[in-house]
Amino acid sequence: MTQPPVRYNRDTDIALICIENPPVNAIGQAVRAGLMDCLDRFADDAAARIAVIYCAGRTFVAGADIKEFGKPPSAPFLPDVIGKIEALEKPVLCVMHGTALGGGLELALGAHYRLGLPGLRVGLPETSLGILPGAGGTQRLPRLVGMDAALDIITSARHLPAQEALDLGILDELAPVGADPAAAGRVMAQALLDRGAGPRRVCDPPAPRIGADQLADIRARTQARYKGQIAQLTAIDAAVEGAAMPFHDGMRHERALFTKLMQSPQRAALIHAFLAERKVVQLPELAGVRARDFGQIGVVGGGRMGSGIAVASLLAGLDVTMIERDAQSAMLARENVAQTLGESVKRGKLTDEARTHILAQQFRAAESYSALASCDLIIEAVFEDMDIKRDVFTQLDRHCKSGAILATNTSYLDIPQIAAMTARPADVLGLHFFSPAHIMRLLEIVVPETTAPDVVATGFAFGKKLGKVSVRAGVCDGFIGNRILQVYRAASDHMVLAGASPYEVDRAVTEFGFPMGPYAVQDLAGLDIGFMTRQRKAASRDPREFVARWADVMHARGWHGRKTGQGYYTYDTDSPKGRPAADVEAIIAAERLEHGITPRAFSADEIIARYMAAMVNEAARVVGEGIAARPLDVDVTLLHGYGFPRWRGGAMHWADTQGLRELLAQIETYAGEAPYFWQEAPLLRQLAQENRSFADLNT
Ligand code: TC6
Repeated sequence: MTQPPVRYNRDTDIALICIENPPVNAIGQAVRAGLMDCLDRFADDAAARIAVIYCAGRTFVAGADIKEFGKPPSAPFLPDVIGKIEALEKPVLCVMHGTALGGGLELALGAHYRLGLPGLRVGLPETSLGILPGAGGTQRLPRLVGMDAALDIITSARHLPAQEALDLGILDELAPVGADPAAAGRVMAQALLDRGAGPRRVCDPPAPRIGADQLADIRARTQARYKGQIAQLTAIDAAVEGAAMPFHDGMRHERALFTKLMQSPQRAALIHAFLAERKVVQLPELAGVRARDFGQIGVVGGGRMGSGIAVASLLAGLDVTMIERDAQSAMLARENVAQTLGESVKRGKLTDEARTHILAQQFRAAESYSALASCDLIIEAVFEDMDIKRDVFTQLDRHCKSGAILATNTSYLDIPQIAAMTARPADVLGLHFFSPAHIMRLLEIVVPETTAPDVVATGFAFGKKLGKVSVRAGVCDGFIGNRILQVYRAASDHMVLAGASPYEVDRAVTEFGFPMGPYAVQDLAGLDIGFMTRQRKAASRDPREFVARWADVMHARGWHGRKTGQGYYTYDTDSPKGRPAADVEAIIAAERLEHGITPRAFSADEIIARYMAAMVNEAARVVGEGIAARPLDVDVTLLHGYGFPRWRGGAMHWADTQGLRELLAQIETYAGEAPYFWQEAPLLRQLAQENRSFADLNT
């Protein structure tokens, strides 16, 4: 018989209410109902003088059950459960370990006393899921910590360490290191009984108010930081407007705003992103496959990418041996790594002592492949040239131990060809990091057909250890992300040729929610990079493909983007973020003239419609060809590597909200103008005809 998710026991006069709902003790309907029963039992149990609520397993309650969102709500509701705890005439103590998040922290705020275990993190991350703390969080937290601190916690969605929670008064006490939730709860409960402590309700004192100027300032800052999102401002409304009402009216107001957000497309998109990030590593091919050991990492090449990969590995506690071509380059590589680690010190992520320790104990730079002999996983990050890669992989194959995994960080070279350069193609795969590699969370794990399953599993285990979001990608030019990027960039060029300005495109795209538009991004990456890509592809390009020649003209003038102070934008001391460059429009106009094109106007809506249609169409091709395992893999890639606005969920989720039939019809219209570019993806056509969505493929 399965155990109920909430259990009631009594130890002399202390009632112990234990929640056990693996993996993270989310409060679903069964937990809410179980809590209601246990609270009734406690109220009726004359021998019980105090109750301790705690959790079994790795964490306290990590929140309401996200998987229930979007379904019809079922009683009992969480605010009622928490209200019942708060109203009890006998004291209730909540003991938290692991994480107490969202509805979990709100549950604890309804208790009369709160104890934290060391290592606890608390927070109200609901706004990051497009909702607000709808179980009293916006009403109780301000009463406990003040309005300013509460608004910061609610809008930032951040996780507070236990000490900060104690300092703010969210916790009454912190248990000693090594304490167990039930035992620590019993000790504190006994102490409360000994001093005759009764119920102490957070809802009793009046809510703090905030001045109009301060509120306006907080709202303006929040709006700027969470551009386009509605949950943060709505949560501020719930807290501030609720504070002007009696507690129970404030609770009703919070509920009304919560319900509104729960129905919003932003909530659906953000929950999709959350679940997709977890599902992306769940691949049937890896079920039951054990990863190999990877304690010792080798990195070939100490440039920006190699150093970033080394630092990401070092920060994850792994040992790293980096090799460079000679002693001087090895010394420079060491300096690069030391400097990159120094950035982590500046950002407060690492102490200076820890940095010194890491450099002395975990890292070494060498100039010979033999230094990699004991490494388990070696990642090559050298120049993108097949001859250079051949030399590297031949050497790696010769010097690395049997069973060692050889990975390439190439962005576009043919990985099966690289694997075939070795006598161990089953041990070779692509680990495509994004720059700066110690900061960007995306890792594309590129899997040629020859790669052994345990090598793929090791790639995923390594990504997890580094805190990356790892996505499986098949072999093609650009893998998932860069392949799609090439196409929506090309769609922008088509629009610019037809009359839109690059600045109109960038503006529309940033208003849609991307941090930068495609032309500003090209300036950042360097227009020389784009030039090299065009050169590389020239030989295999279909003559029907349109390639913007204005980009070559700009490159020939030495305009390489930010690094030269001139690209699509001019960067100088007056405008460090760039202003439209004087001649760009004229260079583009000359090309239109050559094509006999009379420029026409594009609205921001049309720009986005075409930009997104191109993105979705290519993404559908990528899924249809099996390059991405599922549509959600594309979404996660675009969210973490390409600045896709999280609150829109990713290109495939967005496409579903628009309707695939509508998108297909749009593409058919565009194909009238540029049939080669706007060929519809077979998968998009199929799903549209069958009236299905991309989400149907996210199994
Ligand atoms: C809320 O509380 C609203 C309240 C108002 C109501 C009126 N529900 O992340 P992991 C699953 S909103 C259901 O890999 P970790 C997750 O999908 C909520 N399931 O573990 C995964 O399942 P899978 C506010 C959840 O150790 C498994 O648990 N709370 C929930 O790396 C393991 O997850 C939050 O926003 C959930 N709430 O990190 C916190 N949470 O194996 C959300 C997780 O089937 N959770 N799962 O794929 C987290 O931030 C992290 O999960 C963590 C643990 C830090 C708790």
